[in-house]
Amino acid sequence: MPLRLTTAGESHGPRLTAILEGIPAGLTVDPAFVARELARRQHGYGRGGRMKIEKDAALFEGGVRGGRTLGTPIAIGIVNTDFANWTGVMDPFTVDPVQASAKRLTRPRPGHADLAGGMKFGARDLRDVLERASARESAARVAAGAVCKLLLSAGGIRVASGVLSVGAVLDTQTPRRFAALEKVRDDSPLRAVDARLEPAMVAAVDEARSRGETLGGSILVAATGVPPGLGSYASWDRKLDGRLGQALLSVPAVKAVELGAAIEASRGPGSAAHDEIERGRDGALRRRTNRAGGLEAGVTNGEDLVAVAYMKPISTLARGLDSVDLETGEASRAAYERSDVTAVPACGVILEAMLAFVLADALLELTGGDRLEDVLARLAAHRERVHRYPA
Ligand code: EPS
Repeated sequence: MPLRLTTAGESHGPRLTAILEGIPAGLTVDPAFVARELARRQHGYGRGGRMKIEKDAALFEGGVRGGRTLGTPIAIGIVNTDFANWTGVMDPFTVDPVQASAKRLTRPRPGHADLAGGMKFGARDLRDVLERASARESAARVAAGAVCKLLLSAGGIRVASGVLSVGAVLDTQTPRRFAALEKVRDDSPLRAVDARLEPAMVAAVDEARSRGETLGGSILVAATGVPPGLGSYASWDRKLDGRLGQALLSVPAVKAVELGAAIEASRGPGSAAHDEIERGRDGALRRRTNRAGGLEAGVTNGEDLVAVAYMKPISTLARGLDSVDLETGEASRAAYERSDVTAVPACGVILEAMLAFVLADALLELTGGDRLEDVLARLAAHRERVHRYPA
């Protein structure tokens, strides 16, 4: 698979880094677009104090020259402004024992990586685990995802998301279609697909905060302009549904992903589950419905790609949950540090980045090509051929 993404960096360390390898040469990178994507991820009602400290900015440090990609690995840095307050704790070489001890974490939070990660690496201070497990890492993915979005956009593919539920406030009306996402406002408190639910969602967040609680939710994420034939039905590890599931489930706190109307389909007969085929007025083959969410047997079918991701409530609760202090062995409440009450709107932006990465990867697999012009020419030829298929 031609595209590779690696990220590095701790939440309160000096900076995050993303390295994106496999983007063809000749793609125009608009830094304002990347900045907007990073700002979208920082937005959202229910975030904690950290977002007032950070103003994420992408520093392009490799792979781009004069605003165009070189075809070489693209390196992007994002400075953690908060590091200035954490040098004594997080400096790579000179940690101050007094400061580090004050920030030591020994009471693992249920739901966070704390305990499982501590057991894995033998950490005595769970900060060694949580600093990397923090959702701060997702800023690097969004920066890289922005570059993937620019590539997709050159090929006529767009990605979007919107919030369907926060806590128990659930949108049951909106059809799960890309078109429903066109009107989502990034400056609204919760990026809800149905703006009428925003006040109830805001109230649910306020109520959760007042009880020392946190909230999860669900997000519709979709792509349009997707050509048929991305992915594979032939080999399990190339199936695009599996690759998409992996990528979306890797987003912090996401515990379930539904493609198309999978849950409803599982409860009804086959005639209510599949998308019947017809010939459109333009002569091309198309579907009457899109219950499959644009994917059949691991291959895109030309319909919009549609998924819903479910995010669990954030695992750092002000009220605390039962845990055990690893230092004393005694029962104790889990540690509490400054935290968000909910991050469902931000989660949507990260899901978009992951969807963009998976689609860009599958697109480059289909087209090959070291240069953007070759990628686009082959994509256009492919679109033309499938439009006429089977002629
Ligand atoms: C996070 C805890 C909070 C969040 C953070 C994720 O950070 P802090 O511990 O500094 O208060 O704000 O998210 C981000 C920093 C971000 O950029 O999204 C956690 O424990 O996962």
